[in-house]
Amino acid sequence: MAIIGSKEYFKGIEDIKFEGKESKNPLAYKYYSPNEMVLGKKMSEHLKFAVAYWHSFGNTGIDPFGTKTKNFPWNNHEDPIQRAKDKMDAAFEFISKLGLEYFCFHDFDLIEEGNTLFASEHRLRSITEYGQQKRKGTPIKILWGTANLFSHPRYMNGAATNPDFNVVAYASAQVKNAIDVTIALEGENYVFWGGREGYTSLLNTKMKKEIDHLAQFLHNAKDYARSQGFKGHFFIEPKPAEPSKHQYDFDTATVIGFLNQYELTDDFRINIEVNHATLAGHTFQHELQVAADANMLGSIDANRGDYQNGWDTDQFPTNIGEIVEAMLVIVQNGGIQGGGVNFDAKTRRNSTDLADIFYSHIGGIDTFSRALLITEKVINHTDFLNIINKRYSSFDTEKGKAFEKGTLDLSDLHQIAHDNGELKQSSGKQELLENIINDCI
Ligand code: XUL
Ligand code: CO
Repeated sequence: MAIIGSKEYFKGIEDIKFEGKESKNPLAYKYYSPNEMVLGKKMSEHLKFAVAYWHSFGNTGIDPFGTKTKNFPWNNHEDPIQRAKDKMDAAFEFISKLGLEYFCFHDFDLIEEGNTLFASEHRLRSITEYGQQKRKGTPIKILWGTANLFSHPRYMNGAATNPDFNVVAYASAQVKNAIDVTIALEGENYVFWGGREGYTSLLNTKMKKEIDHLAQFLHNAKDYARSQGFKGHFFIEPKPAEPSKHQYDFDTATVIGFLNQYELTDDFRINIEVNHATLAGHTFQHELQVAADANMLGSIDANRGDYQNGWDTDQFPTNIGEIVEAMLVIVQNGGIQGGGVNFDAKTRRNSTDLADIFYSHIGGIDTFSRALLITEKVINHTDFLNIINKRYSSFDTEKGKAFEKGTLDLSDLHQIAHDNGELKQSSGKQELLENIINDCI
């Protein structure tokens, strides 16, 4: 049942139901059937989908060349507190009509920032109380909360990595408040994305000092949250650039090195965003694999980039092939730890109907669900895994195992090479594997 506030915003759109792949209804799921068992778990357990508050209810279509194109009906009240409540009514209506349980937010997506820290805190308290009421009797939960430490001009030189200690203190206050809101709304995780944590020119930057400060900042945030009883994970969301020219959390491998260096690996995991991976010159799958291999795969910001544009376009995921390859990594590595699949994606500037927000989410949800079903087929009903395992089977031999254990030295290997003589070629079979996946689609 949809939860509708005093006003229904998405009139004419009923609860979105699973109707199966033959359905012609654009407002139905063709593949997402939350209770269906796939690979030993419910679909909804594999895929904890979350709605991104900022893109879905705050993205008005502004771009560097033009003003807003989307006149959301929840954005009109002159009182900022009432405006925030209207937005939350719209959010709860939307999420429940989609049949989802999670959303993600920045502090000042929930309510606009006030003129002073004091005013902002008052506003945040009002909307948090409203959120607590709205959640009662609904399954709606917070996948993660975060603080916006990149929009306000005070952060133009960074937040945690700002050369001015007093800005670092302000950012800390904002994180403290955002953690409080996350806990009050029973948020399951907390995210750090460092859009301004980087530099434009080394000429004015002490890089080591800034990165040390970032680590201290994260330790403080984590210690505070734990002292307040927060049990969830903290996620770092890597991105190589934009808005900073060079961001410190460049990619997953860089962040894992940082977390190890500063002893943050017990509490922090990685939140991987598709379009951030591609901006770093990687594939989404690559980033997932790097995180999974380090036991650090925490959550996903699902979206896609544009094949021609070199910036963060945050489009909804629709590329089945790409998401199947991603699901293969996720499923083979035991899933994601604590997090879920947050649609950090926005409808295009000229997609101005309220129904477009539904179409985009339905498309993204069905893309992931379909990819999960295809992954099950690839794993259970094809030769896919055998082909890969065979590729490495020489390490299952006595000598291969000894090498892995470290009991063969360089001279032993030299002798083995002599004994073997010239070796047979062994095909990588990439095209065959690609065909197997396509056959399952
Ligand atoms: C920006 C981005 C953020 C984070 C949360 O590129 O992805 O929205 O997900 O701050
Ligand atoms: Co993101």
